[in-house]
Amino acid sequence: MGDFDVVVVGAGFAGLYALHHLRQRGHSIRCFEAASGVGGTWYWNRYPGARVDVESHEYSYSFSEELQQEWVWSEKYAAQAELLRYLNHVTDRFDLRRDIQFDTRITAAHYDEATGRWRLTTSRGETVLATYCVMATGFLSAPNKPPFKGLEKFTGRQFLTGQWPQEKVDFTGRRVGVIGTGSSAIQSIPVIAEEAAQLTVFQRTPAFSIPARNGPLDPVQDRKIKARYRELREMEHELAPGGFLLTLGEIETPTQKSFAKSTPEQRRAEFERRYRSGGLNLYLAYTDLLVNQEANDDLADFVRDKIRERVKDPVVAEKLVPRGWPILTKRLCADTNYYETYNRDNVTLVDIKNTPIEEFTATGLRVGGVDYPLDDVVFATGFDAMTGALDRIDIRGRGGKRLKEYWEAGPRTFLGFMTAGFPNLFYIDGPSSLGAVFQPVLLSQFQVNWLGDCFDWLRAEGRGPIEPTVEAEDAWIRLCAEIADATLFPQANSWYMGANIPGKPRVILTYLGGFPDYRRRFLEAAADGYFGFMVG
Ligand code: NA7
Repeated sequence: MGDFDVVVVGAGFAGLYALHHLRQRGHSIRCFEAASGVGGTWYWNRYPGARVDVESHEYSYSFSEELQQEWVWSEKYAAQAELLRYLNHVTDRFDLRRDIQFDTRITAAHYDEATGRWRLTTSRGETVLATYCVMATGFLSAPNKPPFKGLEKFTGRQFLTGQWPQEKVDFTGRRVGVIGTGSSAIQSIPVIAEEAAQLTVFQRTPAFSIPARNGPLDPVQDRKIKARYRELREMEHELAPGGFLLTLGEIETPTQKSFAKSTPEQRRAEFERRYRSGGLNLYLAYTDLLVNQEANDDLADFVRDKIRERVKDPVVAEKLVPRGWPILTKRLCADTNYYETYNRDNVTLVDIKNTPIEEFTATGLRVGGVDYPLDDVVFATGFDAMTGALDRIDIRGRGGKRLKEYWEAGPRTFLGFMTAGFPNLFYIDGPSSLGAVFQPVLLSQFQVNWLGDCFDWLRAEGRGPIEPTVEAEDAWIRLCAEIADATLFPQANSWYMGANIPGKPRVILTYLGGFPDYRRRFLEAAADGYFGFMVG
């Protein structure tokens, strides 16, 4: 039986750094990974066109100056294969592989009050003991495949974007259907359309998407950014609401300007400039886009017009224009030729908002009495976000308390990091943290560094275990809800709100108070004798 100070679950961006950092601090540690390789999200999401939507200079580790200086990204937004190469490089460079057990899923984690240890069970039937359990299980890692009627009859091939096969899938000459029009669909549709004989897209809710303006990374540009890398990272932490700030290739101080205090001409110019920059840059245009309905409407109208400009057939264009929910309250998408793809002869858009998919048949699917013959179906139907991966593990704390039951009305955490009654169990990029709205690589580094300090303190003081108080947890949940209620987020049926999964409680699943505030709360808690926590 394995026996460790720390078990890390998951070998994606967060888990790899947790393994590296906590091992360096002298803990015996083992990382368990369900996949056959490292990468997490970037291991599983191999669908055509998969790439990051935050510029790679920013969406990468900052814990090692040498690493960030030596790694050269080939494109502004790295594709999945390059991200996987990067993560394998990091794994080897820091000699992490020897402490990772692959092809092993943690199926259960039970806390033993008598010994104060966690007893974990693996999919191979092993039992492992650990003092600390670090869940780096990802917030978009439990794919959602809706139970469509008759799916078992369908004889064609089925693919799930979040669990894409390892080998290249060839769509040449085939009639392909894509269900969903979120970020994964928007990235894969243009690529699949180039190969398939016929592509039919089944859309329930159109998303807002902006051209990514991806391209090869200019070496001059690369050198320019790297010369100021430390400064860039500091600004990402201190000033950038989403943890990213590059604009038109420049390190630009995030704006403090509000929409309310600008003129219509200034707004138009600012939106145009950021649209030219591409991708998620529009989030940075004004500070009040997510709290001021008028500001939000204005930006939404601007993007709607851009969508209309990109689609030739006005009827199709109107189907693609999002309505009825505020822009940015579902994650903005960054695309390469997404809307232009609907100008192709081999691509058809089917609106399933009011006429949902009736059922699958042996040879395709039926909508509103019309049969769509298909050879392949791609489910780009998203994830049971934030809580899904943890829910799929049988986690039991003090007195056999089950995490899934305790979270029935929504996740209960303090700082999105720990739960009362589950001592020494930590979530990295977890529910009610900023994982979904702040750059998760940076967030995970911050949380893991904090954890390293916390473990050192516990060791030095001969104390432990640590867990939050119920009062601190209650206050955190209230705060998350209060902040969300002051924004436009609750208006959208998004995965931020748990609204994409039928039956899931509709509560905000992320902290919207911003990273500087989040970090301050963490640091103050530690400085104040772990205020909000109970330490044995
Ligand atoms: P998303 O953004 O959750 O998109 C899922 C899509 O699938 C979305 O268009 C959904 O429509 C659609 N969907 C889900 N269930 C159904 C059913 N039952 N019928 C029809 N259509 C359905 O997931 P992604 O993987 O694209 O992106 C996730 C994140 O990864 C993204 O935000 C980025 O941060 C990266 P709906 O909107 O629910 O009507």
